[in-house]
Amino acid sequence: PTGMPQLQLPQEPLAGILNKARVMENGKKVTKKWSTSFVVLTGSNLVFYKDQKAMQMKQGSPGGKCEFIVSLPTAIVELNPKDFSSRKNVVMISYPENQVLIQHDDERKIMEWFTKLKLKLEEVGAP
Ligand code: I3S
Repeated sequence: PTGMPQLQLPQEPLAGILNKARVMENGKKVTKKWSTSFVVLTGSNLVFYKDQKAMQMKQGSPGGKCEFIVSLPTAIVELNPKDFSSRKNVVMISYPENQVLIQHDDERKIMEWFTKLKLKLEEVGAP
């Protein structure tokens, strides 16, 4: 309907396919290798699945079939970090002993992720 104000509901979980590359794992710098993940922002976690099917097969336990989970209360995010990638639209997520880059060619998409991650970090009292 025209002229009707759209009610803005909180969009949680936020989920979608992103490019990701881990650059540090368990305290060790690792060779950067980009691949896609189905990423879900839910509760105070950011959960990486191989694809949407893997998320649906999680069998009740949160993140049962995930690749890895970022606990957001311990995380910081940075938009377009210097010296980590030549790609545009990158967000680096750092948490103890680990760093991962997420990227999307659509700037609006990555800005949505960055904005919502920032809001979530404030909400959960990240460092
Ligand atoms: O930091 P680097 O080495 O420039 O990162 C690139 C590599 O990970 C490269 O893999 P190979 O070294 O196997 O070719 C990736 O294909 C590139 O995408 C990486 O650079 P970007 O700037 O895309 O993060």
